[in-house]
Amino acid sequence: MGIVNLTPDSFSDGGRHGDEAAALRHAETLLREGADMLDLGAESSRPGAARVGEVDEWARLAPVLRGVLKLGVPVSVDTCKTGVMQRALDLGADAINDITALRAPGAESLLASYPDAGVILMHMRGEPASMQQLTDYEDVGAEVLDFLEERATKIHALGVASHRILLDPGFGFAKTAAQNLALQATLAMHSPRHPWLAGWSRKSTLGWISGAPVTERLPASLAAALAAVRAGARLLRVHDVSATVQVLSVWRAMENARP
Ligand code: HH2
Repeated sequence: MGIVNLTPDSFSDGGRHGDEAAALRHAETLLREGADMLDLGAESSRPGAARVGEVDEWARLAPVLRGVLKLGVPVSVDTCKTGVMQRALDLGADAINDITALRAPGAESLLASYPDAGVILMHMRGEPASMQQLTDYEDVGAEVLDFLEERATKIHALGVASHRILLDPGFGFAKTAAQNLALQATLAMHSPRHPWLAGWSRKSTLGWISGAPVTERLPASLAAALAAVRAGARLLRVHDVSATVQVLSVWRAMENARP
């Protein structure tokens, strides 16, 4: 999954694809590099990020979403606002990627009413502005897995078919670096009942481990991508598609080779 951020303030690429033409060019580049799908976001969720109103979020999203939907690949929209979800689905978005796991009023029933839409349910506590103060867990792996299974069960019961649901442990969202690592180790041992997505790309845990600043975390992101696949991740949300595809293809060829 290639990331297309339409924000001035994303943690690693804020303002880089600000205008519509630049964002479309970026989306096309990610597809040429081998992305299977695109994730469009117009509100940053980095720790401490300011909230964006629904009107402004949609104004950033709509023109680029219209263009990207013509590229013929699945497109998810990264939003936690029910109104933005509805407009995106009406325009033809294939999935909603929600860092709040459809907890906004009306979001669950909205998704149930679009029978073909996929949904990514992510674990987070609180809001991006305050989430890094909410990292007190007894057992982060068990708590996140329970949360995701509960959300998936509820949303399935409301009418979202099981095969439409993807889970995401939410690396970096209300978790310390050590908790992110423990969480992935738990997922490696206990796979959830739905496929899961890993979003490690350029995140601060990788800087904590390697000492690399955000602009120099490509090697760290690639190592994390491989570790996530090995732990069972089925989808990788990444900024650097070309390098990720290359690393995965070599790793897979070697993993599958037989004497
Ligand atoms: N991470 C970010 C944003 N959305 N969605 C899911 N499902 N999983 C993630 O790990 C995830 C996400 C943060 O990355 P980015 O979009 O590059 O930054 P920002 O939120 O600052 O725009």
